[in-house]
Amino acid sequence: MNTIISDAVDRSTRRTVIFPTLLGGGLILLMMIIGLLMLLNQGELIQISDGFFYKIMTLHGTGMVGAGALAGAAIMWYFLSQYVSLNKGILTANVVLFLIGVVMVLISIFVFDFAAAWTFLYPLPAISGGMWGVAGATFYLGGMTVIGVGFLLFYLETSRAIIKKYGNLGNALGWPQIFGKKMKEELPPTVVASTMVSIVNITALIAGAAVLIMSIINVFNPSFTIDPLLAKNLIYAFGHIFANSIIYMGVIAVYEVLPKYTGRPWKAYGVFLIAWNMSTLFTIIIYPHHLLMDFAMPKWMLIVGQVLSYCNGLPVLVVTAYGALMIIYRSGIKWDMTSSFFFVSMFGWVIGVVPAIVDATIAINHVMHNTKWVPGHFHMYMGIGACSMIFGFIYYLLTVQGLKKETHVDKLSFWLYILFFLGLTGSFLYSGKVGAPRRWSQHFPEWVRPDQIGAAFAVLIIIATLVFILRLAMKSKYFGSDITEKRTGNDLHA
Ligand code: HEM
Ligand SMILES: [Cu+2]
Repeated sequence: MNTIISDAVDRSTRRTVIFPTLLGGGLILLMMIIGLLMLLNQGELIQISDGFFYKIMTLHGTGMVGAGALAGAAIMWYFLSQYVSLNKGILTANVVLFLIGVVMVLISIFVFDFAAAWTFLYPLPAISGGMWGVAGATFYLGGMTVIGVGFLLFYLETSRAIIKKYGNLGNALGWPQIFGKKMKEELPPTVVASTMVSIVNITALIAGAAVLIMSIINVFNPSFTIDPLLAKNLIYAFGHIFANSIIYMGVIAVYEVLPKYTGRPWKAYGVFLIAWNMSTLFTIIIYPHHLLMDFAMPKWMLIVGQVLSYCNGLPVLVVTAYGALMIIYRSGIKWDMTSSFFFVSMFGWVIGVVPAIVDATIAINHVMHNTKWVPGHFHMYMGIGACSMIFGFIYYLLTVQGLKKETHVDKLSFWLYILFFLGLTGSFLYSGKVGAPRRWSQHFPEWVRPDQIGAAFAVLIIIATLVFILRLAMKSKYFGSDITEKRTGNDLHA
């Protein structure tokens, strides 16, 4: 078999997604450096003030999820554009609003000392004990609102385009097929996943906008109060769904690209569709697993949160990991940076879900929830799952554009990244196991060693990530040119 990796995406779309991909990847790199600073401080290798720790913790949490979502949105836009007609102005509007929001968030943190974490838990933004004032809270909450509006436009546009082509969102989720109707045209997995993400994220962003705006009013007028438990519900509905959507957008690249490498199609068959429909519903309603310690929550909501958390990611995870294995098995696939990243992203997702499920169990949650066990599991599926999808997409873009230049440096960086990210998350899980709480700037002596080891791992992860980002940055000017026609470099012999 002798294949050339290509796709049906037009050149101007390819050019449009370069910037958000690069911006997302570049911000992830910067936020990793911030993460390293936090670990060095917890490991007593450097000393920063507690105030500064919470400022950069706020930045790291907010920045990572925002950057991952931007790059994920670029992936979704890129592949979805092959099936529906999207208005490029909306992607640009999202990027512009993102940048404005980022500047506002940076001002809130570094000029006005905002440090309430990405969770901006009501009424903390307004009652800071003198740490920051009205300006800090307003810039942060306002910046988040601006970023949210950009993403809301994005998902409204993808929904509009999907509805225009498929009639309604139910069709695009494969309902006719699930109920046994024969379809004229096959439903691409990309459309199914994009529909799911559009639905859950519109829900998330509306919940987020509601609580952000109420919090801003509360900052200016403290006599306007909201029920703190309602606020927490809205915040975690927003945060849980939005953060999870990064993987659901990234996996679109896996569905699109692995078939190109193996010459086997990835079809949206019945079980696949059912799994995505289940995840559409469950992703929205399981966020109460973040409130298992809130005894004032109705008990049934917590039980639903626990039980459905088990069912949530699992169906899509299983059909995806199984599908990937089936597509690869004995296909003679060529392992390059792209295919390796996409394959390993499945692995990161699978292993990251295991400690997450452990934590979603009420009895265990009461012991583990406020420990570093929690950052341990989400760093696993964010770092090895979601980020691998983003880096794989970077190498994929270089490949389709005929710019593939893989060297030993890339291969070495790949292995460094995966192995040391596993190590880093292992160090977090270990800290959790020995009882180190999360979000503490100072650690007791018995918790310090894993922090130091984690910091050493982080240095290598950062170097590797720098290689991936530089690859795209240095070639980005070639995108949109007709270099593709002249390409010879990416023939795959299998
Ligand atoms: C070199 C890589 C990274 C390092 C060294 C790092 C380090 C850290 C540290 C030390 C914390 C605070 C843990 C604590 O509670 O004590 C943290 C929190 C966090 N990290 Fe990372 N991280 C890295 C990569 C990532 C990635 C790739 C993501 C997501 C895409 C991410 C998202 C988060 C989030 C959401 C938090 C929670 C912040 C909070 O509790 O408010 N991190 N990270
Ligand atoms: Cu969650």
